[in-house]
Amino acid sequence: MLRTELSWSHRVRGAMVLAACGDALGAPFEGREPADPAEIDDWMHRSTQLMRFTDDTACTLVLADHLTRRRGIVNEDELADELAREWTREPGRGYGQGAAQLFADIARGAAWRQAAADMFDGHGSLGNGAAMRVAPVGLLPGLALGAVAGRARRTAMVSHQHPQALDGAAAQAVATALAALSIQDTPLDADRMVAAICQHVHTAEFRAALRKLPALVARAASGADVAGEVGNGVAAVQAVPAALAAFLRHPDDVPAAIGFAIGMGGDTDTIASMTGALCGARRAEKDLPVMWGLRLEGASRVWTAASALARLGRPGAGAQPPG
Ligand code: F2R
Ligand code: MG
Ligand code: MG
Repeated sequence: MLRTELSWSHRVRGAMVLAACGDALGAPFEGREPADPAEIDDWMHRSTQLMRFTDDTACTLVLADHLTRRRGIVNEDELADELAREWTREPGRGYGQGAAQLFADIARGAAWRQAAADMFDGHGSLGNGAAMRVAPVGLLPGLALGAVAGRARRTAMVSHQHPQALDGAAAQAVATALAALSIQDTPLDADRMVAAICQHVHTAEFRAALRKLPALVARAASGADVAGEVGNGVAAVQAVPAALAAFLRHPDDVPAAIGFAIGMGGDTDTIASMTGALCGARRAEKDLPVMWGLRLEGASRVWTAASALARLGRPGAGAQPPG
């Protein structure tokens, strides 16, 4: 039986908007040593400045629009063109170097499959760029978790063909789907959630990183502990487990989870964005702090894309809530 006591559309909008807020809140701290907690707290809770989003949100909006127009079906050729067009429109959103080069090549007519395979001396990108944009896949209605993971991998392939990056997209999409099916204020079982996600990753490295999380959550590890154990860098195998740790540490307190993510340092916009997607999927739009909604650049664009995605429908019988 599905246990979605909150309206599904509120969860979809919560996930999309809080992903954008996490990106924009984390962006000023990206690539820095962990910032002074007071500085993070001021920026999150007392500032009235505009919160500018980055490539994370730009790419998430592209994928949300793609899935909405195609009723949840992925067309890799079109998705690659749409991502490349978005990069051409606004190349200054802080894209990764490899991603920027790839999208420039695709915009000039290169075939995405070969261009993405050739990246980084033929290894493909292991960056978190496919995971950071994948939340809309986890918010599609009526998919079993295996289908969520498979669809996430298809969206990732157009830019991130390294096995760890594909795992990152699959893991983050499945985590988003599980968060959206969870019952808020009821304890989340970190062991069960991580075990469910592990069923959909293929590499030993990714599985090993995920398996560190239940113990970290059980001992209420600090951000520094989590960053020390799983990393906080741009690699998907670091950033996705770090985001999941932030969510599992504070599954029912959105500002605390996003503050935890930013406090880890490193790839803060991306880790906080993925944390925001998970928190929003569980807590829904009602937990969005009012000031974040007012400060977020392009807020109406994000709400519009999220609302359209939500109109695809409610989850069907294939989906299973986490324990
Ligand atoms: N790029 C950034 N931040 C840099 C600073 C931005 C600055 N604030 C500004 O405004 O200019 N952030 C964004 O990039 C990350 C997502 O990256 P994505 O899309 O995965 O890109 P890419 O280039 O494929 O990978 C990122 C880096 O990872 C390393 N790398 C990837 N694959 C590798 C491989 N097979 N071997 C070795 N290294 C590999 C490279 O250093 C890539 O440049 C997000 O943080 C997003 O916010
Ligand atoms: Mg970014
Ligand atoms: Mg980043």
